[in-house]
Amino acid sequence: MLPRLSQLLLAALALSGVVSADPSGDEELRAFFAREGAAVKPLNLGRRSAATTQTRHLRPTYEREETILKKRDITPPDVGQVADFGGQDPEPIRNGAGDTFFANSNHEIDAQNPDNVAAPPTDAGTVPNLKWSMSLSHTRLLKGGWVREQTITDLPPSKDLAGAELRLSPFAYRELHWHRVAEWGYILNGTGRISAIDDSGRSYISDVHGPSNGSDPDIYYFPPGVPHSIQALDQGLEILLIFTDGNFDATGTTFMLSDWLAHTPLEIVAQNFGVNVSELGGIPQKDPYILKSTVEPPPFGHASEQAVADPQGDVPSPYVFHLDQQKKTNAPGGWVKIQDSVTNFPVSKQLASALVFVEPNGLRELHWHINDEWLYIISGHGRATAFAGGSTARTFDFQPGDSAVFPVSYGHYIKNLSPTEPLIYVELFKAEKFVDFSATQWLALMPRQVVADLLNISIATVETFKKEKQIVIA
Ligand SMILES: *[C@@H]1O[C@H](CO)[C@@H](O)[C@H](O)[C@H]1NC(C)=O
Ligand SMILES: *[C@@H]1O[C@H](CO)[C@@H](O)[C@H](O)[C@H]1NC(C)=O
Ligand SMILES: *[C@@H]1O[C@H](CO)[C@@H](O)[C@H](O)[C@H]1NC(C)=O
Ligand SMILES: CC(=O)N[C@H]1CO[C@H](CO)[C@@H](O)[C@@H]1O
Repeated sequence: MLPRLSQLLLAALALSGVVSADPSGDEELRAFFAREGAAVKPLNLGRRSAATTQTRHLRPTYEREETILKKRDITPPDVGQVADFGGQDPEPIRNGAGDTFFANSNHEIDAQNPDNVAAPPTDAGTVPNLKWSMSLSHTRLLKGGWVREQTITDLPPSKDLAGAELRLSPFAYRELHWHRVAEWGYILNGTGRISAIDDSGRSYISDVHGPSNGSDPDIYYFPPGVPHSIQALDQGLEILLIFTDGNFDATGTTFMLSDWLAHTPLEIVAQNFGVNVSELGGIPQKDPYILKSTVEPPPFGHASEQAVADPQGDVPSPYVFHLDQQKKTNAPGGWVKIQDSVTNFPVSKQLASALVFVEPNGLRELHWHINDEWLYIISGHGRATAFAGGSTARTFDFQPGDSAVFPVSYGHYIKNLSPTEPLIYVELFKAEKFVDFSATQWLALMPRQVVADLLNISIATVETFKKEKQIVIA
């Protein structure tokens, strides 16, 4: 029995790549598995051979023992801070490596991204670009506003989510439409009115506001297919929009009512709505996307005056969530407000979110998630390092209007670099529940010796680690 088991184990290890399999031995292994029948399944060879990257977890590159045991210098000349160029343009020089720009560079972009130019020594390997400034997006100008977006063609690692900024002039509409995917909105400024119906014909109308009068703004969520429109009120409106598919621009994702009717025989349209064709001479031939209103709507707070009596009643669960009515979860270095369908925003089944406030010098702690995180900087400046596994990491610098993605499981932190100004941003996930894992909490709750031995730190130090998630550290 024992020899058979160990042979089996060796064979499985060989196929999984933990020990290297001699190619000429493969036949023997296959024969072995054939003999063992269905009880033994070789590991997923097809998938592994199709993989383009080496599975480093199974086939680590062997470092010399001295390298692994070499301790980290606790007084290094470079502790990984943002490179200081004394107010001059950043130059690609750090730790005695690199040299000046000898020809041209875009110094404004360099100055916003010093960690691209002269990364901390902890950065390593090839991590793709994970951020996109909305300022790099094409802006579509329309009568009554504008829109610009970030989709998978701008930021390929963001597969779950795409984002957009939408501006509406006072009283302008984002026309009646629906999407294949869910839509989540965060009111960046101004006031507006949203209206929609659900699949049972129950209606919804609500006013929404930006972060005025020192209060947090409203957010909203429309499930896939739910048709809706948005009108700006007297101040005008700007919204951050998130959609639950990185490939948001694909045909078949957004459906405008006027576009549909412009591409339907007029006699069908007339019969469908039960009206005379002569009534329809003015309907648009092309969808306006954004359009101006002809009549000023009732002011902010008077949405009900525009509500149509609905024999089906109202939607059972509101599409709007008032962040100013949610209690902050206080943290040592700031606060957070989390919204998801399991906890407090039932309708938002495909989108979980968090509004994060990081005090000056504060740190959103080292953590990771079980979904891609898409984030957007509302105000302030931050710095984050994405750890992609396999000894690779890359540091990014964030400005207002930047979106970014931390692909599923990537370890990361976000540091507010400013000694005076808060950093405010939103984290978004295509998920019904907000989930994160805290590195500190993990280590605080493991057997002390396990942590002490791995990190070569004292038990006394491990005992100081916080057992509760800190979220944002002062
Ligand atoms: C909203 O717009 C007004 C007018 O431009 C501006 O004064 C205010 O700072 C903006 N608020 C935010 C939160 O950006
Ligand atoms: C903010 O305060 C002003 C003045 O009190 C008020 O007119 C306005 O409606 C308030 N805005 C919101 C969104 O509550
Ligand atoms: C449709 O309207 C036209 C013009 O007003 C009228 O001549 C025609 O009789 C109407 N047709 C129907 C079926 O009501
Ligand atoms: C704090 C601690 O446990 N330090 C240990 C780190 O490892 C060296 C040997 O490699 C020990 O001598 C230290 O005591």
